[in-house]
Amino acid sequence: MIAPARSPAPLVIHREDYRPPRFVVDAVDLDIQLDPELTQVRARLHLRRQSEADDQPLRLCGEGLALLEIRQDGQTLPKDQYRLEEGALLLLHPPRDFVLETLVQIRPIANTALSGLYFANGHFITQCEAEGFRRITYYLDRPDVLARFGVTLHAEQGPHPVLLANGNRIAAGQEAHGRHWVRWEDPFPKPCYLFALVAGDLGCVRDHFRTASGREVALEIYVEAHHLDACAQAMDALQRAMAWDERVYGREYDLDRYMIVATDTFNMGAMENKGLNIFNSKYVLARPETATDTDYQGIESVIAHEYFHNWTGNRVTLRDWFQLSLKEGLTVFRDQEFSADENSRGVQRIGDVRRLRAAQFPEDAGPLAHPVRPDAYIEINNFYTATVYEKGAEVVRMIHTVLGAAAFRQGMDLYFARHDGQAVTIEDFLAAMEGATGRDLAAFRLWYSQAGTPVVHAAGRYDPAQRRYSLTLRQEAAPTPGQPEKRPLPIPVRMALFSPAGQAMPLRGQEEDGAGDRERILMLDTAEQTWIFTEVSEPPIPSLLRGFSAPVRLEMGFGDAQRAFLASHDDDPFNRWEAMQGLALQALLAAIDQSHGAGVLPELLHGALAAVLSDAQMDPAYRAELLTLPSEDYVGEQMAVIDVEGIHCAREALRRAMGSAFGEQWAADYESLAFPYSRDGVSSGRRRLRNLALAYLLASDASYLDRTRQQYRQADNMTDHLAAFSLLVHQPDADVSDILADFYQRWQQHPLVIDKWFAIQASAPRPDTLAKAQALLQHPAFDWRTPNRVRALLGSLGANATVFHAADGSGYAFLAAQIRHLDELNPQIAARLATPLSRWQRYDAQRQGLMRQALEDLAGKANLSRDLGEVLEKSLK
Ligand code: 0A1
Ligand code: ZN
Repeated sequence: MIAPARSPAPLVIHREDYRPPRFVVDAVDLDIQLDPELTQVRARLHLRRQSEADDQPLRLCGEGLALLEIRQDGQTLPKDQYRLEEGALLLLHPPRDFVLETLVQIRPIANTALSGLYFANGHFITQCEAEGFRRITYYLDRPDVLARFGVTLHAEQGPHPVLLANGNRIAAGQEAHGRHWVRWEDPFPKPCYLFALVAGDLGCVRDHFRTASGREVALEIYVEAHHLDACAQAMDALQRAMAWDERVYGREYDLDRYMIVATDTFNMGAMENKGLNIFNSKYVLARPETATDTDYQGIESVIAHEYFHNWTGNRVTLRDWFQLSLKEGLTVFRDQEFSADENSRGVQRIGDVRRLRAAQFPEDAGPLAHPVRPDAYIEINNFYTATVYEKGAEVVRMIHTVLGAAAFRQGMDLYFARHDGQAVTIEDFLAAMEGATGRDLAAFRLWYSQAGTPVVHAAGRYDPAQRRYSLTLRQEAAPTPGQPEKRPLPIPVRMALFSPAGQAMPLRGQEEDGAGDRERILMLDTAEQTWIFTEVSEPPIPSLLRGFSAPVRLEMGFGDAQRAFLASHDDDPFNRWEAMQGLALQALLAAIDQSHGAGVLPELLHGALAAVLSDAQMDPAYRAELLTLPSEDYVGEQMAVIDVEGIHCAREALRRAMGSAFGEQWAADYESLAFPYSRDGVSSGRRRLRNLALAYLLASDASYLDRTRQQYRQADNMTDHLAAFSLLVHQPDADVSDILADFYQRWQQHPLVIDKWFAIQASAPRPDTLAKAQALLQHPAFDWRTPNRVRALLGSLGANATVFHAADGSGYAFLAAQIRHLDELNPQIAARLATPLSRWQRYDAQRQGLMRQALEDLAGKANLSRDLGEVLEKSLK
């Protein structure tokens, strides 16, 4: 008997092992005969040796390809001149300069991993980042090999009238058997991860943009014909993003055509392929009846994000995948700033920080923690993380903060001037920032290499005799995997001091850079530092880390009195919100600690809430932020051992208490904020506040069920309809089967809405949710091959604390069983779904055991993917 095949020990890729490519590709010519069952890809690569001649073979990546032909400079290559290996084609004696021609066959319809070329819902789609191109043809699949691409697509015309690829459309024609072809050429050399093609029956929404230098750019959004009326927000956001990048960074678009394609079948949010972005339809399609205000916002930011990649990612690209944050952190920073400029800066910042704390802080504190620039990986797809994206953006933001906007812009100008057309590193970015400004960012490099979230402890002392205030800041950080010792990081702390009467005081006695004499940026770059402020006439209340000026946890040693003071007086919108959150958090933690619900509102929290509720002048969206309690997850993050049940009970009790304490105000808000639907920011803020009011009313008074049902029935937009739907479905003990059936009936033709139907059921904090989820797996609308649907059901369940962490381990076992199945189809998504299990150390001993058991069971699976294998291995270490 033959021993069962063991998968070889997974290959760890190290950043230090980087070597420049021995060969480059000057030009690629692809000729692709598209067919769902058997697609043939003919590739002609002009290869040129870069290094000294050696007798090493040339290794071209290739996965799942059937090689039909291979020629070198026109001659069939003899068998002894090449070798096929797992994942590669080796040319044993490559000449210095030659044309390699291969013909391979692939099966797009069988591609359920959605990496490379796949066929879904009647369309051919590609996804090449990070390493999908090797599933299309043999190639030097690495981002530092930049080549000029030309591609001819052939397909059956009936089902696939639209054939798209990067760059310019050069020619087209008919051919035999009802087929046709289109030729595309991209004048900009690019790495293969930016290659894309799309073929299908798609309609197109067209518009245009005139660049600052007067060029006309055709803007085209391709969607299925029945969605042509749902592209307005995407088109508008694209035009605004193009204008913004010209205004803020002096960057123009460079091709004559910018295409966006929406697909229902996509692993991520969207992809910045040169001139041909491919989007998850969630980030393109919106109509008031089917999309919420949050959906509209998401579209604006993702459209902008992909557009901004044209300069930060495409024109200047990555030397290797360890540099991922060079494009992602920088581009997230750019899209956040765009959204802040287009909407409310304060509300945007609160949302950005909320996301960072929800996703990145836990990641940075767990077994999957890694630096913004990782040192090693097994599967690069596992590194499209909150750390690389969101923390990476925070690091860029700190650099922006310390340099100032004008100097930052000079640094960016130099970065583009130096590196246009190159594949570079984070080091090159920092060097450009330094070169343009003369500033030394040496210390900042540590933010890229050191993982973990620093904790900053602040202590202030006022000396009335000397009229001095001294502020001591101390930083520390817990070990992370592979990094037992932490060094002090440079932490910019934006701060102000408030007088007891609530005025920002002039700051004297410090040489620090400042944004004005009432606000300073203190640079904490040692383990501990003290700053002395002079001529301080009264004991001040400090406002620290304004605007969340660094991605750290701040421990102020404050009491609720100071929090309440800042909640009413701080003029920094972020810190005012933070003070309110702090008050609510303390109330919750105290209630959990005494294991009773937060049935009473602490007086100071009551006062702060009352003040916000009665401030009719305040922007409704900001007001809604101030009145929203910290999430259960955020509360859990503050505890040594996460008490799932305690947190849920305390938070529900506090919601009830807030509902009844301010019943009249909520009811007044609910009535007065009812306006006919309009899409602008003020209106969406009103909807948000109004729906929050309804949630509080319902929490404290069951008679609001009828009102909620009425809103569900009568809403003229999805935001209000869905808010009511969600409140009803999340009622702990109401029978809502009629509502569930009605919603499904109404929206079954709209996959993005049906995703919400799945997600809201799977996030209900109800005892029957797990059984429900089990049943939903069998629902005809559930589809293992559609990532949005899988995330809606299984991602939501993994994020549903009370259900997922049920004390008997049923949530863990359920999720693990589904991951096991999914790993056979789509390893990227399977690996992501496993991350809630990785956080086992944060729970009590019994849950720890059950979570580890689920991880170990999964680890024993045969044919474990590299993606899931890496997550499991790190989680169990
Ligand atoms: N670069 C894209 C995100 C993306 C990453 C990986 C993908 O497949 C593994 C797909 C898309 C962005 O930042 O928008
Ligand atoms: Zn990106």
